[in-house]
Amino acid sequence: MFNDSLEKSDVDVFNAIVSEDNRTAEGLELIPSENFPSKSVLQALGSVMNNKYAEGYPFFRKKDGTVEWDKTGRYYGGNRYIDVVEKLAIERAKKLFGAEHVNVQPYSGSPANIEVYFALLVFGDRIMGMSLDHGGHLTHGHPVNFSGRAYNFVQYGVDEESNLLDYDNIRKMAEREQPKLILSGATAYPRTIDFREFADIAKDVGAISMSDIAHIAGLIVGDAHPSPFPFTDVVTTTTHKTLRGPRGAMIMCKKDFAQKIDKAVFPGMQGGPHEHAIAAKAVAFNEALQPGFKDYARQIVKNAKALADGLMSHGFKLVTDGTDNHLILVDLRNKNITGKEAEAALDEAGITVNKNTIPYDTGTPWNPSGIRLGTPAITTRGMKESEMKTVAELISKAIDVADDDSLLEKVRGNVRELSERFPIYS
Ligand code: DSN
Repeated sequence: MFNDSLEKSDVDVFNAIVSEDNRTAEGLELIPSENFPSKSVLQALGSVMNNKYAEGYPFFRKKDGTVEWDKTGRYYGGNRYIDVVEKLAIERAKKLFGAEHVNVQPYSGSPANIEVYFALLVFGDRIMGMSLDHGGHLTHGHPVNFSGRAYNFVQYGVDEESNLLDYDNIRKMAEREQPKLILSGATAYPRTIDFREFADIAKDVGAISMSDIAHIAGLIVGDAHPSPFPFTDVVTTTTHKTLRGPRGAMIMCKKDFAQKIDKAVFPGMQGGPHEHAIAAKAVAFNEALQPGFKDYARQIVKNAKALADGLMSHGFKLVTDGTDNHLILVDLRNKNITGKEAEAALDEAGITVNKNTIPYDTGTPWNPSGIRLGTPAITTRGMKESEMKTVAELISKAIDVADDDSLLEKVRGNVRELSERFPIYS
């Protein structure tokens, strides 16, 4: 089937893919939202499942809301094998998280979040979410995002002293603002999130509780972070971060919300589901159901703690002075370098991180005072605590010589030596 290889048919794209493969193989991928899925996941993703239209669901929903799994709910013919994979993805996701209902069709995390709001609220309704500059996400109500334009978001942040979530303040805000939905979850919060407390606050003010667990889904599956199940009403996640699947997302919810959520995903926001991605999700969920995944998840956290300790021993100041999860937020103000400059210097040295605001940053998202890094991808490669010491040392060296290209090149050599001992796709 693949006789005409990409190399022959499109050498430009082929070469770019090979270069990207080399870049990741020789470098250290420390962006906390990235990972390396298995070859099996990539195989499903690059399969004929890409070719099919399957608008609808692999079950038929009757007018009273109940579903029949042996009847088709598709608007196109030819979906018997597509139904097999979508059912597998749903069943496996339910088992993985203990969810009552799962929709595996969301194209990615942002659409998934918007689909939840669209399903359960009306435009202009009040929602509480974490502000982006304190660690939330664009879709948690940022004014430039659809979420912030279509809904009336009130945003909480972290405490100015401790940089931790202050649940008493969040409760007071909820009592004052009376939101219809309270959203928990973050993209740059290095500490444990108390989902139980969030759900209790929501319940007490009569709001729907929603958690966006995109960053920590794999940790939750691996018992390395407390779960928002079974008490949270709706939970969204991407599938490509700590969960180590294909790019994509899913929405999990209590049964009572199932019909509304499904209707908001299709036909509300999306058309044909990306069934190649859904097949790859099914593969990834099966991998995450294996006992070894728990070891992986725990190692991510052990590595993050070791990397945090290593960085602090080199004089780096970390937001909250450490981490409980997979990510580390570095406050660079004592190092006389901005997040943007540090990202560029580390990139030259083969270390990929992203510039990031720190809480109460006086810089901008384009030129912030921090960098964000994490351990999911390097843990997938098999690195452990002893390598984290070396990684911290290499980061420190690169920051120290940020202005000197030839010294950065030397660090790059050390990065390559370390990386090549831990192949990704051998
Ligand atoms: N863009 C993702 C991240 O890097 O955290 C969130 O969706």
